[in-house]
Amino acid sequence: MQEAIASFDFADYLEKARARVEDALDASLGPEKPEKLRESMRYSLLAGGKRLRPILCLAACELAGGEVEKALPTAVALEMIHTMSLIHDDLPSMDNDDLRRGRPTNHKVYGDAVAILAGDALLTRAFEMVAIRTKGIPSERLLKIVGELSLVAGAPGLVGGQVVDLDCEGKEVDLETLEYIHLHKTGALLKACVTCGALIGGADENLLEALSVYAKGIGLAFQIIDDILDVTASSEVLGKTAGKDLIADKTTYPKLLGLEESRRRAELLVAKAKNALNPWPEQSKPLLALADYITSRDR
Ligand code: GRG
Repeated sequence: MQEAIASFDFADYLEKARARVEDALDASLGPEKPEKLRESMRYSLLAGGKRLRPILCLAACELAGGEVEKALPTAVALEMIHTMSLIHDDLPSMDNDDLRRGRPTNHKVYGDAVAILAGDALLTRAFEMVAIRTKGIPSERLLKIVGELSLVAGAPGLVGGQVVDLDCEGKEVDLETLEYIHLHKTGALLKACVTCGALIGGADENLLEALSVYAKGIGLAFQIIDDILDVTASSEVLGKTAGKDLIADKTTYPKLLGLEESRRRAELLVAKAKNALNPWPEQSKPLLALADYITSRDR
């Protein structure tokens, strides 16, 4: 199995998947009016970023035996939800940041009101992508995906995680609460990416269960690495303000466990995540490589 995985050209896979996602993102917006709203939505959605979430969705669809083309609108929807959460997270009343994806944050350019509304428009467009713009997928599957997205974007997911995170600023937080925050703020959306992609591809319960274990592992590992990079990387490389957690007096994995133990924990989680996909050694190569990318990334 190791040999087969080694022969997979991940760099080439990532480049092609990113190009496909970028094209689909570009095509997903416009020509909405008013112009200012359209610009603000495009400004953040097309600002680059790793595109990890849509690529996870496409890879899970492929693993389930589906056609990647049919998963593209859902992949775009997931990136829209992610981008909306970044725009809102950067607002003065939340993380109050002025740098994102290497450029000034949305509200710095368009003002708070338009930034909030651009986020709202991206969130609602995400549902449009699935319910109206997806072709050739049975409506029961699309309904399940709409359900997944509403859970992940709302109180049981991103919003709930964000509220607890904001509440915990400046307070002593234990590992259990930290895990709760990250499973909701970050892990839930990563899980939705693989679940929704797999649903498009027609996955059975077995595969959905395995993907849920995979997603839980990579979700937490992703956030641990995010915490580590906040301490070790520069703003220039990250494209967002480095050292922000310390400034905001946030509890992080490095703060609770130290850098070395945090990295060890992330690696363990990724190993567990990959293990869950053992029954599909060939078809899961992209997801296995994406799991490794999470711990090896530098931004
Ligand atoms: C308004 C419905 C609604 C929800 C918003 C603001 C909020 C609730 C939640 C915050 C969620 C958040 C910003 C979590 C952080 C997740 C994270 C680690 C983001 C960075 O992801 P990367 O590194 O970024 O994949 P790129 O730029 O590469 O896409």
